[in-house]
Amino acid sequence: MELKPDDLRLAYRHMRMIRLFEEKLSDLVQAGKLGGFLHLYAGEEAVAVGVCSQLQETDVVTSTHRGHGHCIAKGVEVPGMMAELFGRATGTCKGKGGSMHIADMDKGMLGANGIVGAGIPLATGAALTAKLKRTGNVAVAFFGDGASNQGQFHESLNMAANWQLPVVYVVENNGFGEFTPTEFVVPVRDIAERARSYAMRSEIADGMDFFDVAEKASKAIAAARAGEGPTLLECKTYRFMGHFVGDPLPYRHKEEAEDWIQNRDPLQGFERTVAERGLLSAGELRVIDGDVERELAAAVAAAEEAPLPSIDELLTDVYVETA
Ligand SMILES: Cc1ncc(C[n+]2csc(CCOP(=O)(O)OP(=O)(O)O)c2C)c(N)n1
Repeated sequence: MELKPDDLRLAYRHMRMIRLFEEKLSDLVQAGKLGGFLHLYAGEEAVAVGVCSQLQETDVVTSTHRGHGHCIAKGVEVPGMMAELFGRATGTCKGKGGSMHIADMDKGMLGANGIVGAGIPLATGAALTAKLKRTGNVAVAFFGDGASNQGQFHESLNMAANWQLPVVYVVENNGFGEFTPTEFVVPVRDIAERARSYAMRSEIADGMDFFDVAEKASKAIAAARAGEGPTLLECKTYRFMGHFVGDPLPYRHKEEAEDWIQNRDPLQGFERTVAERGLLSAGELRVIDGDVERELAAAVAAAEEAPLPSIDELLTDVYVETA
């Protein structure tokens, strides 16, 4: 895997944008400026960005209820995302998707999803399309540890292995499904073990380390593109915030959370690695921080000013249209 300085700058930009985007959303909800039910991705940035840094533009991803990070990592424009969250006509889905159903087909982002596990068969279908049409594209399904208990996870893995589809299943194992620790509901120690039932390759990555995720994703994506079938890639990670904005977090140990947040932060880890390897300077990273902050502030201001969708748009772009 080769990562040029520009690739690293883009990766850092995406990770910083995800972190600030999520912190901004949390503030906006708490200030009463933004409504809806939001699940934030802070802490898990290295997973989405590590994987997407290895994809081509025409590759596709499916996402979850915690989908903002996947969108940003796949190149969805932040002003459109912010407007979408504000329900504005200028949003990525013209204000009709919101946080849990945001999608951008032009960027290969096939959708966040309010149904746990539902992105997995969608990515499997996209991989089948790629294989039948010989496009050379790869599909990635992002989903949580909780989703790996869903029937559609098992059905999809079985089908993808049987048909050797070009798909990578990325489990974001953040240790919880809503308010329940993973070990209460998952009998295997590593979710990656589940691949064996389907004679599928698997890998475990440190989901807090961009470089480890990118390396392992790169191999899985290359194998998929070469016609060697699917991989289950488990990324061990942690969500820094609650399950949803407003979650009082009574179910998790403070010391455990503090340890991950203080010692395993993927942005700080990235900064340490690029400094140790002499790849990017701290000064370069601070310039990116400033750019991201300005871009985000502009996106919020534009979203607040943007018009709501007109009533004439009520039945357009929705699943059922009247004649
Ligand atoms: C089919 C279905 N069952 C239950 C829910 C309620 N629910 C929303 S998020 C969630 C937990 C999902 O956990 P996981 O897949 O590990 O993802 P995480 O939230 O940790 O990112 C549940 C049970 C749902 N949205 N859809």
